[in-house]
Amino acid sequence: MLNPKIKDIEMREVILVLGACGQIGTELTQELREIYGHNNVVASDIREGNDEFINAGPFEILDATDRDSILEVIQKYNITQVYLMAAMLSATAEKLPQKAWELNMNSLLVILELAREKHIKQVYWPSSIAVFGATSPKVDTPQQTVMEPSTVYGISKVSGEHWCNYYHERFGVDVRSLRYPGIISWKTKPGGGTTDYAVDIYFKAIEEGKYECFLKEDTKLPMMYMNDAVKATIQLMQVDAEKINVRTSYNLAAMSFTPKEITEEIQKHIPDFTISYEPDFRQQIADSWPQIIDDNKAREDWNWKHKFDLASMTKEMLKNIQAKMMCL
Ligand code: AKB
Repeated sequence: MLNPKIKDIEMREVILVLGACGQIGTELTQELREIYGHNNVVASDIREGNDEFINAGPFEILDATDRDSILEVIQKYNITQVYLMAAMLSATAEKLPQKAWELNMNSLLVILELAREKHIKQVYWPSSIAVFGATSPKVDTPQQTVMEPSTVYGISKVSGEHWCNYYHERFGVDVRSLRYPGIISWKTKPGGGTTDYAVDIYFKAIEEGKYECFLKEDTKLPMMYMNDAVKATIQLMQVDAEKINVRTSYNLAAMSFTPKEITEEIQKHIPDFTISYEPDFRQQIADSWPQIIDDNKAREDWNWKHKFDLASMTKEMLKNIQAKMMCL
């Protein structure tokens, strides 16, 4: 998928991915294994994922908040980099606010401390557009602006960003982060997010020819195809430290669309596809988020460029889901 320039030093990285069986973790781990070698990327999750994925390289069962077990794995494999992908997303977090806070914050603090103690050299931690709230500008939301999130997920992400910046400023920890928009993929489905509709809609279009959407037809949100998200993540981790001027988290963008617009794009391929709207509690979350993100800082600092727009992503999604169904 990617063709990054890999420097000799990077070839020596040994990577631990926490939350490797999740939506982004799965594809990130696969790509890291292609780049760094299968035995140099240790996948871990709180439970086992599919066999094919687990057998493709080292796998460890790990709770992302369990410092001692994580340290044991770091020492066992001589880990140099940790990608902390375990998190509870916005919609589930609203149902379990305390648990969301514990998972999202404690896991980050464990890894930042391990980096401060020099057990690892580099950390990746994902933030989200959920750091923004109703008082942030909705269109062309800048890198730095008012951030008053209304969800516990957003509160954990904005706090986490400041912890990352603090550990970098105070202890020199090399921690890097991106504010992901909604990520759209076909290999592993997301779970518990507000932007999940934009994945489900493709599966339902193929399986049933209809979809009931939990957001209103005109709810515009920033989104990105998985290939671009994985590319951005690895690119950020590979770039020289002096190019990184943001140690909270970088705005990252590719496209923005509404449920109506994605429906129209799917209908170009499946003309009989229909959608109905039954907004639920996730509407309020979506209404508090930006519509279009300004990611110029990422583009200037480390040359970020997205590849996929709504039309090209839709073609890929439908093609890959259809092929996947044929194999089942
Ligand atoms: C969610 O919907 O919770 C996530 C996100 C935007 O961070 N996909």
